[in-house]
Amino acid sequence: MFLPILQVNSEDLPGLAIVCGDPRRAEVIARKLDNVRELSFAREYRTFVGEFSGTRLAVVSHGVGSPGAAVCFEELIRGGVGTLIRVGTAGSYSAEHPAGSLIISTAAIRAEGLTRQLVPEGFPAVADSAVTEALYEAALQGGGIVKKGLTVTLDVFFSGVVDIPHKTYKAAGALAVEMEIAALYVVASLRGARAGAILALDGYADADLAAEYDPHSDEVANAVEREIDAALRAAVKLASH
Ligand code: R1X
Repeated sequence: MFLPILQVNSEDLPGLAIVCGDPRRAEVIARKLDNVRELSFAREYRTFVGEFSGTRLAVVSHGVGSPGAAVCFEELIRGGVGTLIRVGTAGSYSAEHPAGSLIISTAAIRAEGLTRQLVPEGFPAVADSAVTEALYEAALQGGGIVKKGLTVTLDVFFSGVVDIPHKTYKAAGALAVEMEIAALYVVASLRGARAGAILALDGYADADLAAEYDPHSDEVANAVEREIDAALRAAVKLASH
């Protein structure tokens, strides 16, 4: 089957994919694979396949925001991918896990518009437990601050005149905020795939903590490196389960 938006043949896809927003980050991850091959680079969707420790996997970029990312997740699942791991970045809600820490998202608060057009109110955006545990275990091995818990998925990055209830989300236990996980978890649940996500924190989303946003610091680069390595180790474990 030809996947028209990713512009990839499903026959070329393995059963597991690591997905990330940035096409350049997809290339960074792909460089860690053996026998790597770039299948396509269409719009924001860049697809590589290769092997890590003998496990075949794809690395695919999904761009910024839930609607575009959902297109990528849908086509991958239609193409036979049964396990999806998002490797991303997020803004922190707490000084207990500052920039440079890692978060494993167990579920996402659906504060975006896309999933409302897919499923009814009350439908959970929840990770697969095996993917979550594999990511958590692999992330702990890599050191640094690692937490798992709720994350928020928003559509907005630069705020307008509407108040986003960050304090409420934080009071309700959310650890961090990003822009694609709700789409990933809802699409995966709907289509019978399993999904999880690991996030490198690149600053604060809480206005009381926020300093100048600098996602290009060494501590963030180090956390991104650790999350990529953790996702690859988790992928190997999940491929045999
Ligand atoms: O998920 C968020 C979005 O893809 C995190 O980083 C991007 C915005 O910079």
